[in-house]
Amino acid sequence: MVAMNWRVWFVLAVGLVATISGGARAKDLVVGFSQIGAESEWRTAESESIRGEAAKRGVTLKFADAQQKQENQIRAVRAFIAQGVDAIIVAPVVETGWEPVLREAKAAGIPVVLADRAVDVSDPSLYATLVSPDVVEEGRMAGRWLAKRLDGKGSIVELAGTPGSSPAIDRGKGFREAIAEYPGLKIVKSQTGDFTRSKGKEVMEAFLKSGQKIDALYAHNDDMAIGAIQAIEDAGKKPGVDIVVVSIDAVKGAFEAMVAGKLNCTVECNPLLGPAIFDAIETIVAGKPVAKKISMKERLFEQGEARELIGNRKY
Ligand code: GZL
Repeated sequence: MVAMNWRVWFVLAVGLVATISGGARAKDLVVGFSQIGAESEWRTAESESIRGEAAKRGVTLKFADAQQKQENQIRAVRAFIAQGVDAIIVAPVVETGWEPVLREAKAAGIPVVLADRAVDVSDPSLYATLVSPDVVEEGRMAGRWLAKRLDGKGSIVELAGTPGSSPAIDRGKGFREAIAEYPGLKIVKSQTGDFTRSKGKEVMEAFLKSGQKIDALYAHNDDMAIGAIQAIEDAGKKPGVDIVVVSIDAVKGAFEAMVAGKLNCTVECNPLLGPAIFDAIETIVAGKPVAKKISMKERLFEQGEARELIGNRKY
């Protein structure tokens, strides 16, 4: 009898502490997620990671696909505020234009977690944390690898990401930092492929038709590189041989292209952000402090190791 009472009292005490500490359990949370779209394999993997982690934790996730339009993202965030969600996740398609709606979220007392891309705001308190890889370093890693592969000299064309997006800005910056040490390396053409295969193919076709000598392609993501590889083959050249190809993300498609000898190197940018994002949200709603930037580990993969690694890739 006494043992039974002791257990009852213990459970009641735990429940009381949890209530007083305001520790909202994951299963009670309602979270709005404004996702950019489904422009790349990477983006799809990120969406699956966030949806899967929400389901695992019993979080009610309201998912809004913006079809790559910022106005759709802002509309979705306003709707989440009106619905009084507990937290909002935003993968901001571009860095600017976020202050007004983030101020509305702050005024409503709703924390905002940024996923994989940064915003440019005058007041950093407008978002709780950014869960993202170090995209400047990704650009540096690609630049350092290519400089070594080209022995410090050659003409490079660049397929850049979405104009005004933090990965496009930062991967461009990091790559240029790395190749600045090699006067023999030149970026002879640069144009956005908007992170998509179709646009990457289209822009690479134009680069090839221009008659410009091309020794290498640097693509800000694998999807644009895969589209460009198609264009290189259509032009009767061997991707990965006649034109060295380096890109970023390390998605399954990149490993398949490396196994086929058409892509030479990809820098990992982990899209499986779900666990880190929901850990941050649970910390925030429990009233505990969270780091302003939560980064993921990255590494670079080369063609020679792709065959042995492709089988255990998670995305
Ligand atoms: C990077 C992410 C980028 C990926 C692309 O953090 O924002 O967006 O590299 C995706 O594949 O479209």
